[in-house]
Amino acid sequence: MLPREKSDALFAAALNHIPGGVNSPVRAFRAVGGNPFFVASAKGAWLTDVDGNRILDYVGTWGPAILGHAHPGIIASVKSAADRGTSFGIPNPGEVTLAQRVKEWVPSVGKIRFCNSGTEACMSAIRLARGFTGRDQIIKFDGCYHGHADSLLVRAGSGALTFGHPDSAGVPADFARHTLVLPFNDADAVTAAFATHGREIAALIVEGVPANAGLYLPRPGFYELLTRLCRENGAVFILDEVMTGFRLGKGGAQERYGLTPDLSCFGKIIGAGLPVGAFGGRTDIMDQLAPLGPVYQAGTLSGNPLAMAAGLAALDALESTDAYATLETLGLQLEAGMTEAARSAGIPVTWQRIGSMFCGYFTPGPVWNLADALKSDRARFARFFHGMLDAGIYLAPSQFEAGFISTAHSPADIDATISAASKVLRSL
Ligand code: KE4
Repeated sequence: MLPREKSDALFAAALNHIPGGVNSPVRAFRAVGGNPFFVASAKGAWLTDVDGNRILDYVGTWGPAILGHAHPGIIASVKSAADRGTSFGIPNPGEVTLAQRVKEWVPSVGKIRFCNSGTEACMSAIRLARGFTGRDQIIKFDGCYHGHADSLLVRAGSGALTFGHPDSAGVPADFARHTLVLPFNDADAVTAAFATHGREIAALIVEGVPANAGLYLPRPGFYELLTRLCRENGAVFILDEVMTGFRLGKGGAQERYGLTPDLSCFGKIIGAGLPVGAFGGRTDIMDQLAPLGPVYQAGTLSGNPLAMAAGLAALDALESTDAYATLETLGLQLEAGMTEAARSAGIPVTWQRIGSMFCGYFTPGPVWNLADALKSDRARFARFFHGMLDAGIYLAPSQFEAGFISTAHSPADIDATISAASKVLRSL
């Protein structure tokens, strides 16, 4: 057990001032039990907590730290930008440069609007699609998370073709009934939904790969079906690349799967850990946004100069190195080792991976959708999580989250992770 006195004292204090002691629920460790640790600093693939424990990080602040923490080029850019002021509320050159760079990397983006979070990007893309089509209904998939905007905090209706119910207190039923939640990878369900509601559907939104219920992948042809159904029915196809954008390659999931979404949402890596979201796509749709068009969207800190500098530095570093080849090699090494560790321990673990994103489901599998994922043994995962943390390795604190490898992880780090996992799995 790692020494935790200072973290525990900070958490006790935080509980007096911040709901649940955290500023985002998953950080509270409620899915695995125990108290979260507090980070004092981070460098490369390593965190140092306030008790001085060095911890190998496979969460990477939920995706942004693809280059590891405190990357020298990013830090230098942010420091230099900060010396010139932290926010202007009027255009700055970095907004144009980063917009141009994203368009070079993601050809489906004709125009882009920066905002401050993935939630804001997805919320705005939905509003834009509704404004562009004049329709109200949207389709999302169970297990997929697109931030906490009201229209997206919706769980499936009783029948596959009935519109949703609120998935959070405070979301009016009237909002939820405009959202149809379908099973992911279910071609029949989505085909039937468009057959029944096609001309009412403003947009379909789906993650680049579903990575907010662990990590499961689209069956071959599923995303092509979604694209075709949207095109045939005049619905906007929104690919939520907040997590997969610039993670699965320069062009994200749409490059990997050969997709051309009408709109894409971005976040995380595009700000290198500073608060940035973005949405972009077809110019005829994007030009419906104020001040050109009737769809309002705004933000005091949108295009913030520090955040633009951080994002540009991250994309520069990704472009100037063989980052994606390195991430694929490390991902393969981790996948092979963890799969063998579970097999030799006799523990059913379904290890799923795409590039540097992974999830080990404690179930025999396969895992193609939320229903499959929910078969996982969460109690056993929680014991595994804490066993690994006690060994100085931080995995995502929930069975239903993805893990991330960075270019700062080394083959030796991966070997040490596999070795620790072998011991912990045998103790479960
Ligand atoms: P943010 O508002 O948290 O920046 O982005 C929301 C969002 C949108 N779309 C996708 C595909 C996402 O993964 C996210 C946020 N991801 C979670 C991780 N599961 C953020 C962690 C948290 O909520 O604290």
